[in-house]
Amino acid sequence: MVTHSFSMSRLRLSLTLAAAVVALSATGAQASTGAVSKASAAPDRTQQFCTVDLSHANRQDCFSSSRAAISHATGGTAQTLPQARADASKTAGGAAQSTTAHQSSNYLVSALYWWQNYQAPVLYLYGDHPCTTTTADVDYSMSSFWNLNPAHPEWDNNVRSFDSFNNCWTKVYDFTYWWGDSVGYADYVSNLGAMNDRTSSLLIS
Ligand SMILES: [Ca+2]
Ligand SMILES: [Ca+2]
Repeated sequence: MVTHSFSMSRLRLSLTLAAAVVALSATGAQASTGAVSKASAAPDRTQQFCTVDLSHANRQDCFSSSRAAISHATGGTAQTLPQARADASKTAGGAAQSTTAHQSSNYLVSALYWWQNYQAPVLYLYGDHPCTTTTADVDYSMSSFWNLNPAHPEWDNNVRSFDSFNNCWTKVYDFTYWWGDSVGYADYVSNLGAMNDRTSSLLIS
């Protein structure tokens, strides 16, 4: 059950996030050099580029490269994120602008990164439909990283940036089942700042 308010102005939220990113940038080299260490070890070399099928029991597959993972998550329609991003993308101002005819039943909807500035390891989340433009609904949800198949508890409290695709925006929560502090909905966040290494569940809309 999701009882959180979805009525917050997306424009206001975007401006708030932009201000937060500026503030983080102004704090200097610590974030940009990735000097801050993690409490837990990163996924090993075979788990750097993984996909999660949100429409089929959160099935997880891992690949040897980002290109192979993105190809899987997009049903072969893209091998890079710029190619994936060419699909419909919404803005704070309104409806999606569809620029390509999607030929697949797989839609990349969100990417979660272990490090700030979209640095791997990465989890590419995909499903069987693009998102509706409104964020008053929930297009996809992940209640915890233990609910991935197989489970990936190492990702709990280890996301530092995210990106969204196919008319989706992402909202991350501190606690499992969408409780506690949150960031989003947002199209992308290069550095979650105070929410770094805290994401335990998320919504996509
Ligand atoms: Ca957490
Ligand atoms: Ca939606």
